[in-house]
Amino acid sequence: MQMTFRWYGEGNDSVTLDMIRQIPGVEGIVWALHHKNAGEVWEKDEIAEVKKSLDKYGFNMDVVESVNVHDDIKIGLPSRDMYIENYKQTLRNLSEFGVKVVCYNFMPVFDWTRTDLFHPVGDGSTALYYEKNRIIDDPEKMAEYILEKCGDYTMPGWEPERMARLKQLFEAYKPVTKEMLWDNLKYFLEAIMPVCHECGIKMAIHPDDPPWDIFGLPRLLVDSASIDRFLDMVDDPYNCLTLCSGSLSADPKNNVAEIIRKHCDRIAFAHVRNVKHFENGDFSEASHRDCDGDTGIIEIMKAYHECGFDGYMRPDHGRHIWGEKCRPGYGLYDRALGIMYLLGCWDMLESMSK
Ligand code: DNO
Repeated sequence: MQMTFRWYGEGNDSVTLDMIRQIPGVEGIVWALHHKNAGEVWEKDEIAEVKKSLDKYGFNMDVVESVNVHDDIKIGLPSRDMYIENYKQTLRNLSEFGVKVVCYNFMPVFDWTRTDLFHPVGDGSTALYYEKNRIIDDPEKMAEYILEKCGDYTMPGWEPERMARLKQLFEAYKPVTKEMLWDNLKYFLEAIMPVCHECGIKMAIHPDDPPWDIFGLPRLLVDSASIDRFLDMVDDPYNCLTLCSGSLSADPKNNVAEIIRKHCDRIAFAHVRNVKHFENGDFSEASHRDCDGDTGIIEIMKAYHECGFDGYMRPDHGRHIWGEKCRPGYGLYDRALGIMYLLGCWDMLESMSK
C-alpha cells in the first residue's frame, strides 16, 4: 500500500506541500490540473510544471484525481468521439510523466453532493452533512448554497461555470436513462482501454456519492451488484475502481469490506473515510476513527491487508477542526489525523502478520 494525500495545487489550496511533507508516511500527491475544463487536452508543459513542484519534495505524481469526463460522453452525443480522442491524448501525455492511475467519475451533472458543508459535529468541529429531505427538486438552489459556502475554494464538480449551465445540463440529460448511461460508460471505456494498455495507466472509477439517484438523475455505481456489473462489462485489468468507502457506506446496506475482499485486484485507489448514519436517512461525515462512524474502518483496513493490497490509498474528507479555514472536507488537520489512524492500523496489521 502506498499512502497519498490529495492536493489542489499551488495557489488553489490552503494546504502547502511543506505542510504535507511533515505528515508521516505520505509518498505521493494526488493531483489534477483543476483549471482545465472536462474535454480539454492536458498539455505536457502544464503537467511538467506540477512535476517540478512535487519533485522538490520527493513526492510521486502517480495518481491523478480526476481527469473529468465531458458531459457529451456521458450523454452519448456524436461529439463524444472528439472528446474521447482528447482524453486519450491526455492519458498519453500523463504517461510520459509516470502517471499510473487516473480517477474519474461518471455521475451526471453533479459530482458528490452534500446539503451542509459545515455541520456541527458536537465537539466544536464541523463536517460535511447530507440531509435527505433537502434534496428534493431544486438543484439550482442547492448549487447556489454550495457555491456561496465554498468561498474561495470550489468543490470539484461544482465549479461556478458548470453551475451557471445547470438548466441546460438537466435538459441535455433528460433523454438519458440508466441503461443508456451504462452503454455510454461502456463505449467510453472500450474506446480508451487500448491506450491504457499502451500507457500502463489504470482507469479507476469513483462510485456515485451519495449512492442513489438524485434530482431524478440516474446514478450507476451504487452497490456491490452494480460494481460487479461494471467490472464484468469491461473485464480488463486496466478497468479498475477507486473504492471510496465513504461514498458507498452512505447506504447502510453496503458492506465495503466485503466488496474489497471480492475485488481487491481491481481496486487501484482506495479512499478511506468514515460516515455516521441517522435513522431518517441523513448522514454526517466523521473522523477516521472506527467508533466515530458506521463505515467499519478497521474491518476495511483488515480487508485491504488480507488481500495484500498494493495500490494507492488516501485519507478522504476530514472534519474542519481547530478553527482551520480550508476547502470543505480538504483541510490539513483532520486528514493528517486520518493518515495517522490508517497507518496505525496498517502498521499493527503488518506487525501481527510477521
Ligand atoms: C470527493 C471526491 C470526488 C472525486 C470524483 C472523482 O471528495 O472523492 O469529487 O474526486 O468523484 O472524479
